[in-house]
Amino acid sequence: MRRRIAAVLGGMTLALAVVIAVPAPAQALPSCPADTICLWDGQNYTGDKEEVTPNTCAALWLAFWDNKAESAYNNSRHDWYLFDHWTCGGDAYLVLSGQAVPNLGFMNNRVSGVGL
Ligand SMILES: [Ca+2]
Repeated sequence: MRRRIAAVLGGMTLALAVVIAVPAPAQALPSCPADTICLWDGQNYTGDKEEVTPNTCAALWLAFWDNKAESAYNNSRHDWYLFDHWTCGGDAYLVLSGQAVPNLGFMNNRVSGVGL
């Protein structure tokens, strides 16, 4: 019994040491200019990148970026919606100021407009 307790304590000590030795890496924000929403063709900020200067409604087909985005980073001071229609209607995905979204989920390859 004493040996088992010692073994359990030893295991716990080892687990604690591993937790202390490997802190969670800080999540680095993707590269994106100020006052801009950046969109990536792939998830986790991979593939082609489009830098959108948001206004009332930016239609992405003008930049040949219709239905491509799968990740986004809002490096502006305002919250913006990603819409599935280029006139900024239909389904919408809110990206808060300063928020990075590695996977747009239900909006993957559906974003056609960025706006309010
Ligand atoms: Ca895509």
